[in-house]
Amino acid sequence: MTVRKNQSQLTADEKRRFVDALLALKRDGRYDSFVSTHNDFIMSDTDNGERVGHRSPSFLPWHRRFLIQFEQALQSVDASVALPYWDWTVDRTPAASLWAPDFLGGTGRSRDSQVTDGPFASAGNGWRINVRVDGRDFLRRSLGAGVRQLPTKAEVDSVLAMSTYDMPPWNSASDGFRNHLEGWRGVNLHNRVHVWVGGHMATGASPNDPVFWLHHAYVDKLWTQWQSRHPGSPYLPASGTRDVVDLNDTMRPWGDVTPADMLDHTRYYTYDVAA
Ligand SMILES: [Cu+2]
Repeated sequence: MTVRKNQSQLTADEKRRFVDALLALKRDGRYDSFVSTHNDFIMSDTDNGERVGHRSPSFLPWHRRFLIQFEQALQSVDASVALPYWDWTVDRTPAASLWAPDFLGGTGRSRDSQVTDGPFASAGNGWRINVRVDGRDFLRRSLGAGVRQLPTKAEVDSVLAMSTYDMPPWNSASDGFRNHLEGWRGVNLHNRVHVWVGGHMATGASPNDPVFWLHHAYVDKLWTQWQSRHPGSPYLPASGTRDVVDLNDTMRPWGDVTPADMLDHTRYYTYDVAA
């Protein structure tokens, strides 16, 4: 049974196993294929064209499927590993243990944002950036530089209170829970965290930074909390749209999974704290 824990509660052994599994996927090339997939969808998802991974209702089920597939890859290396989540309303400074050298390493140096400590520093080239946004092959971060503050608990609660999942025009202009969580409108939760971390996290190649998985695990957990707060609120749209993934439409790139298939996460994993 896969139980996703708050990263601040991981033991030293759990951190080491998670990091070792990431490094193993990096070595065998599987890690970079996830980075490529994400980048391809960022490039092709548009407000007025076909949109699957972002700017659309399927943002949440698409990333849920993406994380499940990645978690299963980690578990093929070490069956004890689960994705941790990062509650950025609590661990909200660069001093948090998340950024220590025994876990993800810290912010980048001022000259070029290069991460220089921890397992994902360029030293030794164990974490060479292959899916690049420019010529640089080292991981970059600038914690707190692009935007000063991470979202607060009160801001999260204001978004969890929204009772409609999504609404026309089903893109980055929509009102409703999904778009406020994704961050194109209102207090801006998910997008703001990408910008706060900065460096690769602020680009389409964001999964180059392993914190991507911890951030999206928390976004996924917020979806589960919203579902339990609003049991009568369905995934929308139900049917009949163009360029948008309806409840029973299959999602690229998989072709065998629909938003309806992703509504109950407990078939795949649970969270250590339900709400
Ligand atoms: Cu994201």
